[in-house]
Amino acid sequence: MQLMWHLNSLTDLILPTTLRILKPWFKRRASNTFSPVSLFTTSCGGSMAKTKFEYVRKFETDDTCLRNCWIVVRLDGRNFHKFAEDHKFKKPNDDRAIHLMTRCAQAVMECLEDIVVAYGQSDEYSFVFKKESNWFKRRASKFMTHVASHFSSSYVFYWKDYFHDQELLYPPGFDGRVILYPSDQNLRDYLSWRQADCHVNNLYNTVFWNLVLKGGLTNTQAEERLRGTLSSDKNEILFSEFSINYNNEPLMYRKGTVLVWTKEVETRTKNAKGSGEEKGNDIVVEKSVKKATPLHCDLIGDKFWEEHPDILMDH
Ligand SMILES: Nc1nc2c(ncn2[C@@H]2O[C@H](COP(=O)(O)OP(=O)(O)OP(=O)(O)O)[C@@H](O)[C@H]2O)c(=O)[nH]1
Ligand SMILES: [Mg+2]
Repeated sequence: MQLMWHLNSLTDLILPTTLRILKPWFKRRASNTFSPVSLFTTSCGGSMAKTKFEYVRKFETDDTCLRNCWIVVRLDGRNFHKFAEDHKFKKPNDDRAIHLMTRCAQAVMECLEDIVVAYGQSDEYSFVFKKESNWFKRRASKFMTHVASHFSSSYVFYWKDYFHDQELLYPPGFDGRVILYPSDQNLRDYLSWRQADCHVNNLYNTVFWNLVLKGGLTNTQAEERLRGTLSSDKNEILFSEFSINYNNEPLMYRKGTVLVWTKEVETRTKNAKGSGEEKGNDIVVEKSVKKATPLHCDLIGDKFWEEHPDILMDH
């Protein structure tokens, strides 16, 4: 009994101290789901301690992205048809919504690693990671979830900067997917596909909402009027009935938004320390910073790629 009491007191003394020493180690091992309890309850022949639960990790699937491929993460707003309606987005294009999407994409590019270019339109954004990226050991789920969560939280965070008079009524969500493209041509074709989609939808929406808002048609009548029409027919309706030359519509609506890296020189004033003549005085310091800059231009032809050779270059 006496011996038991001594043993218990000894354990009471030693255990908290040991735990305190091991705390940083536990933190580092947190991703391996170790806990202090498991360490003291199970050991593996004196080597690395393991629990009997450890085997469940084997159920995780390997989602490493194939090497030498461009990694594209595309996000798309969930149920934005309703979200746009509920938040009174202007039709067919709401500048506030477009600029907010771009602000979120800039936040993603500037906070996460290895993105070389991004492209967005409507409620979607695509992020292209460099071929050689080894971010999170190229695990697709890490890419997708980090991009989606950072974008979604930014959408809420920056909402009030763009929608001054419109309250955010409920949290928006974005789905994400990862697509791998083995060649530069595949990647260019992917971005061309998204930009062609932007053009087709924007032309349709521009005519549709002109027919409804200015032409007095109901949604169903406008849909019927446009059924089976070609691009040329839609251009003609816009021109003859609403005096709109589609080619003069803002590039941001017709082409979407490309985000490219540019270098900018930032200047700031700081108080000089040290022992020189300037000590104690304010000095101007220049710093070169990388910015994700929005462009509204054609991605399908060669011009953009000739002007931005660094995007497809090995990094
Ligand atoms: N009025 C308006 N609506 C927009 C704007 N941008 C996006 N939207 C809406 O967002 C929708 C995006 O299309 P989808 O992604 O196919 O539709 P969704 O409702 O988000 O459906 P899921 O993506 O399948 O959840 C458009 O059809 C529009 O209704 C905008 O600037 N103005
Ligand atoms: Mg959507």
